[in-house]
Amino acid sequence: MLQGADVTTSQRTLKEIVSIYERPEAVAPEDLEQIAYKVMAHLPVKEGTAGGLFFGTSILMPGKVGDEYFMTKGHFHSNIDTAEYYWCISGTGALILMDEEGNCQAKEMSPGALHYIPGRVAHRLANTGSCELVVGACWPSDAGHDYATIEKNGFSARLVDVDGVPTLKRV
Ligand code: M6P
Ligand code: ZN
Repeated sequence: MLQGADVTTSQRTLKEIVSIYERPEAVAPEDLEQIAYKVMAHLPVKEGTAGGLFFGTSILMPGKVGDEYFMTKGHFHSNIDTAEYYWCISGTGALILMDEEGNCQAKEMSPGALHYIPGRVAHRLANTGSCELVVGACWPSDAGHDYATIEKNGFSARLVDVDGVPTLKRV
């Protein structure tokens, strides 16, 4: 998806992120090595540089763990006031947002959808479709990723399949 110098590619297997799901035990042992999502990022300046921008593309595979759609780890920004854009390129899914008080909402992701994520709002993608969900993202180079808060408390809602309908369920 992204090409050129300064582009890095990383991937997360289900095994690496299985603890984010409500029912990690629902993943069959033979599926643990499966790639859940890939991230390509253009990082033209050193992380932490004030005033710079990073651009990334997240590619989420379709699938579910139990009734919960495949999703990214999700994060607040370490520099908590920094914002980000998420832009759906292809596929179908949702952008799940959570503020510091734990209020969650899901924004629709279909090709062309653009969402501005303000500072102090955690963000995570879920793929509700049957093909890859491809999302572009642009964020400040001094934003940083705070994964620890989500690892500790999780999101207060989960996107689950209820009779074929993606439904945000409070936990
Ligand atoms: C987007 C950006 C990146 C982020 C990636 C994967 O491309 O927000 O900063 O790393 O999505 O999301 P996560 O880090 O939550 O797994
Ligand atoms: Zn972010």
